[in-house]
Amino acid sequence: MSDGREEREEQEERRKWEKEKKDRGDDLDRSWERDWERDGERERRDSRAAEVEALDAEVRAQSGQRTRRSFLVAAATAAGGYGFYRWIDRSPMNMRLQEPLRHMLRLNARVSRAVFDERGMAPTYPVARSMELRTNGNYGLKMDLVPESYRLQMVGVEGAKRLPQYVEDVTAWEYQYEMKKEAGPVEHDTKVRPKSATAGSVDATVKPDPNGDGGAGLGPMMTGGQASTMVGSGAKGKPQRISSELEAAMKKMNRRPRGQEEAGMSRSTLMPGTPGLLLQLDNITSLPHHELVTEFKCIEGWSQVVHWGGYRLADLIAKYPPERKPDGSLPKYVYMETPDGDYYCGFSLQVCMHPQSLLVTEMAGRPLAQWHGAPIRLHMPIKYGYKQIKRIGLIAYTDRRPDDYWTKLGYDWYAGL
Ligand SMILES: Nc1nc2c(c(=O)[nH]1)N[C@H]1C(S)=C(S)[C@@H](COP(=O)(O)O)O[C@H]1N2
Ligand SMILES: [Mo]
Repeated sequence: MSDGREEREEQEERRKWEKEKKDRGDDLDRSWERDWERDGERERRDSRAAEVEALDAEVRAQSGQRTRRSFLVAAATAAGGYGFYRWIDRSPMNMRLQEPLRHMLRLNARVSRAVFDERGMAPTYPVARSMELRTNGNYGLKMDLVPESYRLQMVGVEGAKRLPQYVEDVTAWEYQYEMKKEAGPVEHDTKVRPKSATAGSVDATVKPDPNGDGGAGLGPMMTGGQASTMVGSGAKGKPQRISSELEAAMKKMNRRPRGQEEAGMSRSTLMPGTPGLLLQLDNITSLPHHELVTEFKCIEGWSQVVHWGGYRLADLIAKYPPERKPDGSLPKYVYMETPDGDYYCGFSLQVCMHPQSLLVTEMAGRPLAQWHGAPIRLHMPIKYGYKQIKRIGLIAYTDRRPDDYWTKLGYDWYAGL
């Protein structure tokens, strides 16, 4: 029953969005579509390859467990199977047998695109169902940011030079920090080592707090889960490729090096001397205000319905659009990082144009707290929480797939829900 209403609201929202787009006369979400689809397909192919690899490993592990006897039975069966395979292999039909296979693959890609299409809308909920979001992850937020010192760096904007916010070097802007005024909720990050720290010490009667505890966060996966295993095991721990040129430059200028957390320095961070815009908060808050009640999902296995307030990233992009390449096409990606460069995320331009991709300034009807990413954080209901970067210091258009904090530590770049 309420389903029908939600659907109507969704349609209404979509219609409004389409109309706004027409009014603006922008073609932003069409011109890169083909490129992007090809890219997305490649990403999905990569992740399918990973699945196959995992399956292979499982098969190998299981076959290792076989007894000698069952192995002999299996070998006899396989011999028959092998003969059959040879017969197919040698038959002239061989090439044509592959065609239906290829067709299936194409069909799969179409299906997954239909299901995971980034133009689909995430469900929305009545405000009454929303709750206080817990806190998770404090990379790039360890000190309070002095609000007056906030600027949003924007790089790759069309005609930037003509705008009053233009500067020759956005990286020269100095953010100011102060010690935390409020302790805030317990600070977690996704790689907190779990049971070792809590198993013996946590009272068994402590339950995950359904109403949110402002982040005291004793929820089931808060202190463990995949993340810790992945990061802790170091299985994917490739050596970091750090730009030594950039490090040297930062040192010479006596600046704090970026990328001080485990994933290290971002490969997409800016070189000193990068021109762009330094936007003030009111360049953003003068955009149309929107509210959204959606489900926030962390990959650790918890989710909460949250009431967000802020501004559409799409509107900011329309106001400060990306510079086109010489061939007239648009850059395919958007890169964001915290003012200190310790946390960073990459997105397709398309997902940034999604009407539910929000630059958040309020949560639960109140101004955003520092630990939730004030003055501006991202909400993207069609992506996992780790893409929803808090305290955005930089938005850069780019044609190279940007680096991403958690992708470096083994998570999926795409992170779609
Ligand atoms: N700057 C910054 N943004 C971040 C993180 C972080 O550590 N630093 N963690 C991410 C992860 S893993 C999650 S689940 C959400 C948590 O947002 P919240 O603390 O507002 O609940 O922020 C995301 N954005
Ligand atoms: Mo997360």
